[in-house]
Amino acid sequence: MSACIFCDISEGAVQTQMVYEDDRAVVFKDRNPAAPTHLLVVPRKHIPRVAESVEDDAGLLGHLQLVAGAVAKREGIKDFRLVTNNGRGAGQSVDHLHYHLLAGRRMNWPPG
Ligand code: DGP
Repeated sequence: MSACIFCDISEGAVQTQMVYEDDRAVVFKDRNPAAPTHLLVVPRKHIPRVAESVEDDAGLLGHLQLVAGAVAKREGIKDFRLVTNNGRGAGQSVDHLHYHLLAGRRMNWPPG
């Protein structure tokens, strides 16, 4: 076990409802779903938040979006929201970069 729950999930030390895995990313169900479909798209690399990513992460960041699109397509999801919270004031509670993939209900804009 490490200090980071998403590192533990990525490494298989903590079990969760995994939806997709590859060498750079994992996708699993959020334990507190905010929509009928609520997945977390997470890099295996520990980056605390998007603002702490660096130039070398550019390929990984793009990969996460490709993975989100591919998983949504595989799940038959056409409309979805992909969002990341950067910092406590923006709603971030887990300090390991992740994108929320939300679908299955009407999404409001602007988000609260
Ligand atoms: P955020 O607040 O943007 O940092 O989102 C963190 C999300 O992670 C939140 O919606 C709840 C979810 N979460 C936290 N801990 C766990 C866990 O141990 N397992 C799963 N599946 N989800 C978790």
